[in-house]
Amino acid sequence: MNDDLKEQLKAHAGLAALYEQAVAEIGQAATSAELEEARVRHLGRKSGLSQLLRSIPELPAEERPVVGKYGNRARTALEQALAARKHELEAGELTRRLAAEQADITLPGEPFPRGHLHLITQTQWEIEDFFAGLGYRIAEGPEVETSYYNFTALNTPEGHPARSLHDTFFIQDKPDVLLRTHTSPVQIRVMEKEDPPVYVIIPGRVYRRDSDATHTPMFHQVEGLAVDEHITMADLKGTLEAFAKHMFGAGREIRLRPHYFPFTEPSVEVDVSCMICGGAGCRSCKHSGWLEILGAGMVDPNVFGFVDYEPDEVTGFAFGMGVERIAMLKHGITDLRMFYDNDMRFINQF
Ligand code: 2U9
Repeated sequence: MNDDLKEQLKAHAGLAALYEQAVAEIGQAATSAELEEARVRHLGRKSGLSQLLRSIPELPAEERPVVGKYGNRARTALEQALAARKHELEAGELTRRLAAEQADITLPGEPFPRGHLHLITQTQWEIEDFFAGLGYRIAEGPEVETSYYNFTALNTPEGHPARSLHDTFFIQDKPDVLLRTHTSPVQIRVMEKEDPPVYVIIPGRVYRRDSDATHTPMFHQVEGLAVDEHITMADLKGTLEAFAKHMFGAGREIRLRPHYFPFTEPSVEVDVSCMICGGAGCRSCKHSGWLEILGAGMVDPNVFGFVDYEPDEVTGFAFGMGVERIAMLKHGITDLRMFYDNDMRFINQF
């Protein structure tokens, strides 16, 4: 502490005593609260020091200059002592608090819930992976399309029933703009830009004005297109058979049934032998032994006309499937709406 001041204060016994007492109590204060009490006691308005300083005019003449001079120095020294002690106490309190709050890094952590891909995405990726392995590349395109790409270039002229208001979401007041009803417009865009050979897979959302247990207004498709010299129906059949075995098991067979699509000729629907009963017949396959998995066909030469491909030089096959349908068959899911309810008890099973 300020030894010079201590010496000087001997000039006034009362002042010296007040100072010594204050210094002692400031030093002994063990908490910020005790220190505040010491401040009020020794430097507050009612403290001995304040009273002594206020009483200077009434003191004997010889005491006045001594008390005036040293009293104020004592006050300043006490204020400094208080600030220093305050700093010390706060540092100590912080150290103790940090020690008390220290994390035990050896304790086991809280388990962090880990998410995963939705079954639709898993299924879409699995389909993509199979075809990527055969050398197909993935292409994507806009969900808002023109009627040219969605219908006309796919050999579906105006007036065709597939264009009906009943099936298609048109953008308000724009008869030529719509939500794509299939991903096929992307194949047209790919062929406009690139010369054959073309081997592409197109995954994506599509939209139809349907809503019940087996139809939702939005669903996912994966379509494929192979255009090259000498592509035949046998290539289509071999490719889809390998796909069916990959998705549903090595023991599966496929069968092709004649069908009609505007953009393929001939067109087929493809069934896989039932994975529940192995083809013997059960409730799932309505006792037929077969389940429909996709549609396909040889690209109609008219479609090549729209993209300036030469139908005498190249042929092609195309196929399309609903991802929800593939996932339902593979996992025995009976209600399509399960995919969109976001019930974690369903989602977390996959
Ligand atoms: C071009 C030429 C031909 C795409 C094809 C299908 C057959 C088909 C449906 C299956 C169930 C859609 O999800 S679904 O409702 N699709 O059956 N799609 S052939 O044919 C094309 C595509 C593009 C240029």
